[in-house]
Amino acid sequence: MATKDKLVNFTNRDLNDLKEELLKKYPPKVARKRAKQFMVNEATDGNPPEIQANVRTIPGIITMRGCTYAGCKGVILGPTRDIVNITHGPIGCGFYSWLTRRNQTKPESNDDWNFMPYAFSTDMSEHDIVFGGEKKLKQAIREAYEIFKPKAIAIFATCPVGLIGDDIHAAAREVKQDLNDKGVDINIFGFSCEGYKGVSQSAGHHIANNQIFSHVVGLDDDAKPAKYSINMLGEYNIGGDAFVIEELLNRCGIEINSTFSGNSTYDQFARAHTADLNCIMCHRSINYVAEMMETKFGIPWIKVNFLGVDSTAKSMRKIAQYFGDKELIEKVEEVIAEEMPAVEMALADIKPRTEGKTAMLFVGGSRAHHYQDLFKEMGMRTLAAGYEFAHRDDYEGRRVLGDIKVDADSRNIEELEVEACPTRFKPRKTEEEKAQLEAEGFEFKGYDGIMSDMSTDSLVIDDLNQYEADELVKRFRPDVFCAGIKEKFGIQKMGIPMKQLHSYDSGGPYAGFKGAVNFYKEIDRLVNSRVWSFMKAPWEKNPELSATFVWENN
Ligand code: CFM
Repeated sequence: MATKDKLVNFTNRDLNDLKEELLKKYPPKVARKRAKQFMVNEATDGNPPEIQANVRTIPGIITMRGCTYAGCKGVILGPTRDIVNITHGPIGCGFYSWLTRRNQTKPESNDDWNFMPYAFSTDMSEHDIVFGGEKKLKQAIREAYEIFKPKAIAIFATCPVGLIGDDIHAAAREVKQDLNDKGVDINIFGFSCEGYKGVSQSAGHHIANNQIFSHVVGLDDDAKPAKYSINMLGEYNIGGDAFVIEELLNRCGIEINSTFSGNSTYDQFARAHTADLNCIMCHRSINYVAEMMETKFGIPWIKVNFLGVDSTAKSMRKIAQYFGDKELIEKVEEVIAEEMPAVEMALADIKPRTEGKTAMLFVGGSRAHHYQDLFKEMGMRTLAAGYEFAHRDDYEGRRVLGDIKVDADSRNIEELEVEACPTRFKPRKTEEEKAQLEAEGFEFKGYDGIMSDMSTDSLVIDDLNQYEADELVKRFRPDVFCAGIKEKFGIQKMGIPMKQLHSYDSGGPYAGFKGAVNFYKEIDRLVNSRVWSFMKAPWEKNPELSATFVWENN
């Protein structure tokens, strides 16, 4: 094992050698595939290297990814408090997608619906798999209606449902029709988000968003948006992030009309088309919704990031610049100025201890990028980063969108055909106004991806697996490793502090200025605690047996 010193001063040659060495363990076919997903971030002519992403994980590899159902039910619909989300499947699917990433919600009053403390499931058993589960599903929908009288019920298909062919959409239509005929105003719709439907969670986001777009967005035309009204897309209120962002923007006079989908409600989705700007936090999970809203209703979109102080201030200024009112622009500056002293104080305290430390980030489809800003502010260096399931545009920027090959797995996920709404399409800015803003340096629809923000002597790795994660930790000994619960204990057993960036462990919020201060303190505590160096597994103290993996060469 190389020493820490050596690997702090590594060259790109060392990184390429390491890549070769790690890939040698694989059978040649697997190595060839991984070689396209395991990149040294060497830019040629200013362009990051092409990376392969959004392709199937090779069976046998212990991936960090989750399933399509997790992306649909857990990620997109899970944080909505007033839709009853029924999982049609075995009990584990419902249970393990229930609040595990700590998405929070704040009902407006005691009478407000909040179904998030419940996990609804049809609890499929062998009997249902053999004889079909539609009857049970219809019963479950009726029961949920009888007990809770919600305004909407969503049904999620799991793997066995797809395998046995239960028609969840027919069940939803039938019960909805029946209840509507009895005078009940209820919306019921299904999601064909079987776990295996796509190569990762990403397919589930798409299925969820398509259905919300077709069944809910635009249903409420009576909403009266405020003067500065935006939608926040791709912000899921993990650890209360969305609360911090909302408070910050409200103080400036900017109203969040609808959030997809942190702290969200059915009514928010229904009135989403009335806002004047869409701001995208997590590009991966939702950029296509912004595109569809622009085409159908004329709402432009911009990329924002509220993780990191500089990015937060930049995002606030961008929103103000879009609306263009002097009063708003000044108010935003005032709020930023109010927040900065606390940030500067925290940084003055922690930075002497965090400066020069190193991090690795392997998270979903956007956080591995956004959180690097916070580490930069602490003077920390990102040695390696990557996404579990992002697409090439999240790595290389939207400029590669036209070059992405559509494979059979992507074709499996429906692309909605959207046109301008004949009655409600209203461009929020004229072409001249847009051109004027762009001339001032304002960027619509822009996202440059993770690679161009990372140093050219770092590693960018798609769909990192357990073997590679272990090796990276052994070679580089980073001061902190950021990923999820599946990685947490393996990494900690190697004596490296591990921070969950999905659920934030028990911490957060980390968004905005206040969140940044929380994050600085948490990371300072982790990277400077000596407890990790005391960690020794029993077999490290008394090695009795040793073994290596054997890969079958084909
Ligand atoms: Fe977007 Fe997310 Fe993420 Fe994501 Fe996720 Fe998540 Fe994530 Mo876990 S929507 S891509 S599917 S920012 S649940 S809130 S933390 S993997 S990086």
